[in-house]
Amino acid sequence: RMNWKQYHRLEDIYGFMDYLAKTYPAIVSVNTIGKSYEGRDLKVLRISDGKATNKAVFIDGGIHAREWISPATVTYFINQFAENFDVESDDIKNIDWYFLPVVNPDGYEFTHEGDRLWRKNRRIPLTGRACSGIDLNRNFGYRWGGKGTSSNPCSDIYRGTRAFSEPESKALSEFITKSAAKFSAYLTYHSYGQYLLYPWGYDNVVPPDYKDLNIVGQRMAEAIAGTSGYKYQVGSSSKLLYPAAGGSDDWAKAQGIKYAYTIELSDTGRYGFVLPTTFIEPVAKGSLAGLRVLAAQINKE
Ligand code: 0X9
Ligand code: ZN
Repeated sequence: RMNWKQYHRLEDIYGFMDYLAKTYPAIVSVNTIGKSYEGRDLKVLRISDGKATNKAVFIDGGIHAREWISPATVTYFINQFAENFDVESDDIKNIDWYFLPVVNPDGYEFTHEGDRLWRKNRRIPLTGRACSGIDLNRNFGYRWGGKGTSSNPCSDIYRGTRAFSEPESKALSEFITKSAAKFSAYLTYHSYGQYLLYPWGYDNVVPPDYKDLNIVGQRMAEAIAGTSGYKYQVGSSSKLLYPAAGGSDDWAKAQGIKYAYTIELSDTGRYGFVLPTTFIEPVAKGSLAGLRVLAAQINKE
């Protein structure tokens, strides 16, 4: 059923997650952490052997609807860890993994049925006339409303009427803050551009420990290039991309999660969001090599 030779509909992704929980109940569990605006489940899959000494890592994908390589990559990680847990490295086994592969299920389904290049969620305005959708990556509650955001509902970077106005961003943030786990890392997969971005995104400033994030990011980039040949640039997102406030990475960092990264997957623009399916396996394999570097680092701390 599941494979990484095509992009899958939400139903297939959720079916795959439920299948893994059923097949590997000792290590895999699936929880619905909330509902999207249109009422779809927001499903988190946890992989853990339950050791009390484990660290914790949160990984999400699909914040932006059209970035299909992101859920494909996150499900590839899930498959690798769940299917091969017993032979995985201690670096992997000593972490409680939490995956939310599709943060924006309404938008994701809309890109399959309506507009392939839709980015935002699918909230419909009360006033009927205005445009639909809030950019979930401008809706998080750290420095909400700042640079690189819009108050225009028709903009692709519309921030919404207040921080966490959207059920998707709210559910994600509440899951993290209410979790008993203390997360060492927050990774959010996007496309495209081949960038490993650390905070801050809201403005051209960096956190006190940015050197740690930079060095680990550089090592991740080396692993990705060594495995897949894809070259990633590493830096703060405001500097390398543009300032944009209300992002999930900044919010996670502000919660005290040390290794907060936005990873902009392939390519660098030839195909952009409409990345051919032949890229899925090499992109995901490279990303997994990068993730192993991060896992090793977290286990050292
Ligand atoms: O603009 C975004 O939300 C991200 N790029 S994308 O092309 N996938 O839309 C970058 C977000 C970087 N992080 C912050 N600005 N906080
Ligand atoms: Zn994105």
